[in-house]
Amino acid sequence: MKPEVLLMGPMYPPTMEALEQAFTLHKVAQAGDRGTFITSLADRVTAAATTSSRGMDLATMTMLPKLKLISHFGVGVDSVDVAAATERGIKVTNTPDVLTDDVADLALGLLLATVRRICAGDRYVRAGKWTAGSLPLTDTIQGKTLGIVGMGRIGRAIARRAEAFNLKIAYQGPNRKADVAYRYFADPVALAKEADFLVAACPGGEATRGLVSRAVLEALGPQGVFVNISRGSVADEPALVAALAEGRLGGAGLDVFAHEPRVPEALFEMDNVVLQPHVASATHPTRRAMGQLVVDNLAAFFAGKPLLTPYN
Ligand code: 8YV
Repeated sequence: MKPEVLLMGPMYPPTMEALEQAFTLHKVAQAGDRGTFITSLADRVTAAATTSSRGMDLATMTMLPKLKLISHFGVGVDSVDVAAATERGIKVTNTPDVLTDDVADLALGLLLATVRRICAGDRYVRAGKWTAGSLPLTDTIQGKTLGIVGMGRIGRAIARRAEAFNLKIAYQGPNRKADVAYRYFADPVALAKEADFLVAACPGGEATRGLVSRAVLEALGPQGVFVNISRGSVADEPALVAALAEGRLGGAGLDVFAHEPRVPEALFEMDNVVLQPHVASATHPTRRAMGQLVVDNLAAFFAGKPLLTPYN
């Protein structure tokens, strides 16, 4: 008999296959009534697998009194009520490290694409407009200062890449990092004043909600560019859209939004904005590695072995 796992929502297809092979999956997505389905598994299910869009809230944990593990596909666990899980003795695992490089790559891609208007240039050529004249010149990233909000694994990987692009680096976070030589600012507004470009690379959740505030965007200024590969909740989205619309912010490269998959339509017409549908980790090798961690954490749990990537 294979161990039973509650699957909160669909995952990357190869991960689904690996999960199907190792476990008996109970798929919430295929259930008629979600509540009735989950409650019917209450005396059997000890482990669940979930994604950032499905998460795991307290109400669902309450329906599953035997739950002991939540294996989360993704490094950011802001959609899982980790405090409630910890209180109930439920372990949460995530997928760190394996996605760091792809996410950092997209951050630099968004910065370059926004500052150098790569997508606008592409649209210009495709529309046959080049024959009528050249595009206006753009700003450069050379010699500018990149402010990084969150100097964790991903922030550090962005900083390494930024150094290769001749950017100066400063950062903000809850604590100065003893092993990081870049300039530290405790205050995000102070960082934004110093920076030409700002990238959010911190975790989502209540601790960082609205951290990139109207005041931060104001400090970044009309030539400044904001890049977000963390969570939409980290920025004050209405303030961001207003700053861009009114020319108080120079541009934005955004992979994440407050209410995905909904994106403020005001952004669609802006050539100084580059938009992506939350794809920073969405490469086959990385998604495979993330899925493997989801499977391996579940397998370790059922084998009574230490979890590979415990979060709490
Ligand atoms: C995924 C992510 O899109 O890891 C994260 O925190 O945001 C992404 O890698 C998402 O988690 C998939 O559930």
